[in-house]
Amino acid sequence: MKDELNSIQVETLEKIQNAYTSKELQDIKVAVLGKKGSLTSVLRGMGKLSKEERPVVGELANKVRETISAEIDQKSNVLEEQAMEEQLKKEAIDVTLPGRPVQFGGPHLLTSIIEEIEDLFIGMGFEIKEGPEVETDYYNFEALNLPKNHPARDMQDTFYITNELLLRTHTSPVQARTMNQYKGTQAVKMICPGKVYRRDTDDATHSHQFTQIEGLYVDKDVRMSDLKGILDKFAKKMFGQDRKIRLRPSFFPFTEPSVEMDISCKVCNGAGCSVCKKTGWIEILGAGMVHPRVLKMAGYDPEVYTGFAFGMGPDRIAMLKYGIDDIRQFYTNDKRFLRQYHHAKGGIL
Ligand code: FA5
Repeated sequence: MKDELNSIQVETLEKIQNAYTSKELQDIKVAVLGKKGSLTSVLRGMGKLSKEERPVVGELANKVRETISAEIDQKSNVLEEQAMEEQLKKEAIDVTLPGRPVQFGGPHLLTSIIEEIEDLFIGMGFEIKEGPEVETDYYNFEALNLPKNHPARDMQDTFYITNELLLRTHTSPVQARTMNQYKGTQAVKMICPGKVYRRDTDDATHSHQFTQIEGLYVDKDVRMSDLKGILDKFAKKMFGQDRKIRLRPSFFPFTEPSVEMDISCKVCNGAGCSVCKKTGWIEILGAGMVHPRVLKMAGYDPEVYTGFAFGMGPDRIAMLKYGIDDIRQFYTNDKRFLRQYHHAKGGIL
């Protein structure tokens, strides 16, 4: 039995030395010291030994167990340390490597222009309103004095969704919505920026989707001269003090009288060039005094209230201000183009 114990020790120590993983080590432990292990079964046979032999073999068996246990513990420590070192090596971070460059974003030029215009009008006491891009026929046309089959509807080629639903062709429905909300109980002084849609053929100055900013001021004594004063202030703040404006008679079914506003050409300073088509002027918005019928439909008494409205295209304003010759540049998302204007309103280059 002593020989058996000795050979268990020798063989087990050799196996421990050759073990490379904690799992192998665990298997050895179970195979030798476990309930059905080789050492355990030898010990079970001790009952058959004589009284004299029993303590001697018992002592030897204990020593073998202790030696094997100690060896397993030590090897286990070594393996754990090795595993830790390997993991650290794998996860090593070289803090001296240069960082990966992060690209800064910035506001789109149209966003910057719209915010700049908003700031100007907020400074003149206007509040900002919003309206839906999917609009009803009623608010887009009828509430603006454009009944069904009115020929002036052709001025704005429309994307219809159903007979009664469409993609709004201008931001003017927000006038009607806002007045309808107050129903003649209070004055309104608001602007509304947003996207609009028309079945226009895309070219250098037309896009089927573009932006507009609507303005509306309704109160008890609003006059055409107020409209002129506010638009003049806007044009000078936006394009520079030396710029002139002119109002030309025009037609919109929702305003009477109606005008279009031109601004003196920045390129030729009014002398005439290819940008202003030799006229010295460039059109930037439509405007007028709110038609009495529009006021009435929204619950405002036209005998008591008067108002003006205007609608401008920030796309065209941005083109004018920054000398951009094609509106499609705003919508093709070429970062090389967009990045040039990240500074436009406090953005980051
Ligand atoms: C209107 O849309 C009127 N609702 C404006 C208005 C509001 C008049 C309130 C009176 C009172 P118009 O269709 O002219 O008007 O468009 C206004 C501006 O939108 C134009 O001056 C132009 O700057 C811009 N615009 C019009 N069509 C396009 C287009 N396809 N692409 C880019 N900008 C456009």
